[in-house]
Amino acid sequence: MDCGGRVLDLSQPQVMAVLNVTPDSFSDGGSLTTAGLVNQQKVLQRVERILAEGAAIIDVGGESTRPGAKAVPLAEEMDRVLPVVEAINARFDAVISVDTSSPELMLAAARCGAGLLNDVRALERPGALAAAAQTGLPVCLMHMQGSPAMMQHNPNYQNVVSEVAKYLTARAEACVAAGIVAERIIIDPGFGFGKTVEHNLQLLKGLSQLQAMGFPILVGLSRKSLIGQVLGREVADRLAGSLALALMSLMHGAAIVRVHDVAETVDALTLFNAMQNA
Ligand code: 9MG
Repeated sequence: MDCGGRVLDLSQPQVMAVLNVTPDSFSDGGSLTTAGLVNQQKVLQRVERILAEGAAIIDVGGESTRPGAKAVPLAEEMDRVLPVVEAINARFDAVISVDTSSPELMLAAARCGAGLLNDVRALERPGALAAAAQTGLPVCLMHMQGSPAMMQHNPNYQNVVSEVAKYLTARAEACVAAGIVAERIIIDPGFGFGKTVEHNLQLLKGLSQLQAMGFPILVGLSRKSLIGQVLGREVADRLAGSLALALMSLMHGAAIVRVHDVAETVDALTLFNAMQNA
């Protein structure tokens, strides 16, 4: 997949590393901000490490999308994300993904060297479809029921797998109608976004049904509350659960796993690939 001039090899599963540049991201393995501002030195050290560990994509996010998270003003999101994208692009040969729903940031990030647009709102914000199409970059369309502030209040589905598939199909069609080529679309069922534990488990079990849509599947399960609720573990103790879920998702057709613990996940992927090639 062409990601703004850098190639993402999807002939085998790949790791997307989480790089949150938000002041409230302590649970992601150490804040990358100092006194509320992004610390570029810490960011570049982290990027150097996760690339050496084998990440194929760095997902830069300036807005927290955790349940209950408050919206961040656009100017603040842009101030956090753009210098980071620019600095990574100047120093490393990596596919840089930008985790945003803001059309203005999509356009500006593309100019700074971003190679992929990761939108948890599946380009539903006014202007987002047109902006993404204008960049020519691949897009990741994620399913979410509700909004981050309210999504865990009362998630409700008759059949979570078919409803997520129906939504993602409609969003992919909207992308193609807006001028985004189908080969540049990635889909994501949105684990934890407006879903109960049971919904998440049903989605994971039925993940392979989404393969019928013909798009690469990205999943984000790393450290999520599903692990906490099934195993009774705090965020800091969710590595084993994250690796188990990453492997289950690969076995059900995931092409990209979005994770915090890159080195450990790359080991798991390498074993998965070895089995596939045996
Ligand atoms: C930003 N973000 C947080 N969780 C995510 C997930 O599961 N998928 C994608 N695409 N982005 C996510």
